[in-house]
Amino acid sequence: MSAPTAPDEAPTREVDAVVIGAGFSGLYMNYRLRDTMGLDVAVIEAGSGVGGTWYWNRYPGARCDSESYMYCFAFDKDLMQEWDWSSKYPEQPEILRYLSHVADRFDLRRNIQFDTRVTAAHFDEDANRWTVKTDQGETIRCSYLITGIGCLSAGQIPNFPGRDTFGGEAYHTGAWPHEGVDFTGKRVAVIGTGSSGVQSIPVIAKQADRLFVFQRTAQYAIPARHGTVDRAVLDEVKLDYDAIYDKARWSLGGFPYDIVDRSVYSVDDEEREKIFEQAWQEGGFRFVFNSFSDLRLSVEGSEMAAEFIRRKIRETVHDPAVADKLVPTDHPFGSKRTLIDTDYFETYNRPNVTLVDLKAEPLAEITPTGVRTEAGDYDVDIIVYATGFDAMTGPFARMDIRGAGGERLVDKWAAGPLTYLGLMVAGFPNLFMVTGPGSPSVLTNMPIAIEQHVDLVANTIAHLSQRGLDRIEPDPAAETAWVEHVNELAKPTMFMHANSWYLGANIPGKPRVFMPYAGGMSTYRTRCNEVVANGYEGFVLSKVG
Ligand code: NA7
Repeated sequence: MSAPTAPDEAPTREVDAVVIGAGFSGLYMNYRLRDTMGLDVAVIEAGSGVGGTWYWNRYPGARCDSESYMYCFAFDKDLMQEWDWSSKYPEQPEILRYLSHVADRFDLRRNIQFDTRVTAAHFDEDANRWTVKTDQGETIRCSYLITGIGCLSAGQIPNFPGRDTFGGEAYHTGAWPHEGVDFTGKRVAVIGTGSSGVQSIPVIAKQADRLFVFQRTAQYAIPARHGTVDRAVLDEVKLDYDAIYDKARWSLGGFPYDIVDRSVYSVDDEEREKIFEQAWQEGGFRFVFNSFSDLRLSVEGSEMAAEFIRRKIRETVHDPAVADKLVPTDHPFGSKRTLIDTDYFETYNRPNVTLVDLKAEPLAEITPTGVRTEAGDYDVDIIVYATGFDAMTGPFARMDIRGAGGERLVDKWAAGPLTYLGLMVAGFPNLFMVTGPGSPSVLTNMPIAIEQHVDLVANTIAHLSQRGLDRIEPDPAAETAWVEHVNELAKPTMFMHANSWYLGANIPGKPRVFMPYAGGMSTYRTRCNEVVANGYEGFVLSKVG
């Protein structure tokens, strides 16, 4: 429906809800609000298709670190039964095909507006509505505004001197060209060795003529033990999907693994080595969950795992001088995002791959012909920036979001994100953030966290409507207590001992605040359920209109 406008104004659409983003969050939010509640929903998506993270991150080797059978929606049993995964750790094209299938199956595209970015969202107190502006010049007004904008969607390329003078091709892993990049016969620089670097480096190395990897921080990486999905295993999983998902929902990290309750101190050195070895052979996050329970919380436990991985790196990399550079010594295991790799360390045995240690020779500038460090020039044809994201708060900062009284979200969050449950912000009524800062989000298997949040948002809106209410926002005291709680939970963890994007440390000038909720999915879910059972404790619900 369009409201009357002055002749020189673009027409204003009036809807019940605007959902920003059409990745996992936006797709399911659309389904819940539109199809199960009958609301008029406008979904605004910057990309030309659905998929979010998996639409943008098309770099070579891009794949999920969660096993495929648990990296999907669980809201529809038929959907779970009919989709067959082919890869153990699903690759980007397969995840994108899956999300595209979901969009088709539930006819979700018909109210998604693609190639459109939300530029601003202002809360109109008198009308109790959000006014949303897009880069297509539209204005959409809504009662509820829901962000499904991803935690890692604002890519960042460091402001290296001379960056714009480079005469070759340059790409960020999170905004990869859809037609792909041909590295054949090319000299390539990859800057960054986080998940994106660790996944793409082995694949690029196989194609490129020369590959120079610019590493600032050496990384702990665990082999994925990737493979194709065994049909018999998939059939077994499908028979047991309800139990598997229930276990994942009520777990620490959103994975249906049995978590061992065993301290590193409960066994002798020989037995400990055997257990680490077995978990290493299983690969992936099982190395963390299936070995010892105190790797995350004990410096000594983390150091034992670190030493094990350092030995593996030295065994794998033939040149001891290169191995020395690859062995992480400046941060504990588990303090940064645990990396899962396929042939990452092996790649440094290739004659066409050179590791450049930026700690020993800092990056000085980008030149028209390549990368200059303090030790010399590396001339290349292509630069791949695997330099990460302005995580969690970055996607919000790209929009001009203003709450009651015109307060800007970026100002409110100047010293770090303030939220209640990582879901809502005091002073920003009827704005819901799916997997916002202060929720488990990136510390979990994301679809599990997303479904929990989307259900919570949908049920909350239904609750308001059933009671004739139309406004909800957190009580500022509840928000303050939640932020303190999130900080307290992070304090004893290894996460506080490294410069990571969890802490905003990868962005110059960003406040050093641990952003996700470290208490685990199960504890968080219990807390949310209690909040609801206690009549939306910590929220203020009212009727304005
Ligand atoms: P990450 O994990 O933030 O990794 C970025 C990498 O880029 C990391 O190695 C950084 O080194 C490096 N980096 C960043 N800035 C610079 C500068 N200025 N100079 C040199 N090197 C730099 O991003 P990813 O895309 O790999 O992964 C993001 C998440 O996506 C991942 O955790 C998964 O959840 C999926 P640093 O370690 O900061 O020294």
